[in-house]
Amino acid sequence: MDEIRIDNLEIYAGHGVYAQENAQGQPFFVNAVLYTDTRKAGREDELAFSTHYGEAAHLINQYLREHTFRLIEAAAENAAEQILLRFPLVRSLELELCKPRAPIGLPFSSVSVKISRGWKRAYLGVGSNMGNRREYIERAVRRMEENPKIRCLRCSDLIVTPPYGGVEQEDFLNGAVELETLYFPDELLRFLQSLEEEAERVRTVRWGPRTLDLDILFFEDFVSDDPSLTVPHPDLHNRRFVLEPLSGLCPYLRHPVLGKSIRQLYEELGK
Ligand code: A4P
Ligand code: MG
Repeated sequence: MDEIRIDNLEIYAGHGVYAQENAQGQPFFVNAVLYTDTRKAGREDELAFSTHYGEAAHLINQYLREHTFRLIEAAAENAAEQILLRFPLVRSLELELCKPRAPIGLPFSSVSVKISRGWKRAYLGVGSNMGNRREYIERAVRRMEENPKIRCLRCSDLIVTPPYGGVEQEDFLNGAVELETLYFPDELLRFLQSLEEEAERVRTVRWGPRTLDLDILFFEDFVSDDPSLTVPHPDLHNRRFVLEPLSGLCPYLRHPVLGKSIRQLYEELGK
């Protein structure tokens, strides 16, 4: 990906653990690398197709002057998020925040943190088999669309599916969602669980009836076997109610562990 770079932007701000640092302030330096596609702006010589480095620098300056954080970690985290929210053409960025006058009491030239953040693509499975199933799912999708840390959302058609997994219960309405998010995987899970709670979901029987079930199927190429968040979803290749809506959204997406496309997995399940 192409880069727009801002080097050694000097900002006088009040970040620090000590009250004196907050009150008096001191110089900070920011290095930012904005990853973006500059091809169209380069071909057309037109700023509207790119990200204005001046505006980005002023946003970082203004944000870090108007807010006070104890840690440079927090200052960097929040400034990076502001850039990603404000400039949609920036897919990801590196942001380094240096504090050359940190109160260390030893000779040094600077201390700094450097972080990489960006929009990540995720796929979700959505399901409901209690009450107004469509309304529960559509309300959850609206909540996702309203969340500034989620964008580019696409929802598959919703299909009626017989219950899978041996528990006798009503048919499900199922679908899949593609989105981009600034959340990390565990944060996305927590947000999805808050939507399940909003749908008054009660957990009684595992794999039992539910007003709303939101599962993370894929999160970029992230792989985790942690029981609290297993990604890719460990059983998705056996589930028609997952693969059918997914194959409408992303037939060529490759499962990072099984190495097969969604279309292949769906065809193999049919045999
Ligand atoms: N968890 C781990 N990995 C994930 C992940 N990738 N996404 C943990 C979401 N959660 C994940 O989930 C239990 C725990 O799984 C959570 O605390 C989370 O930390 P839960 O939603 O409380 O319980 P659950 O949904 O009953 O269990 P599970 O194992 O997630 O069930 P599934 O896989 O969601 O299956 N038949 C049809 N036709 N359609 C359906 O939608 N759904 C199920 C439930 C069964 N049969 C179905 C359908
Ligand atoms: Mg679940």
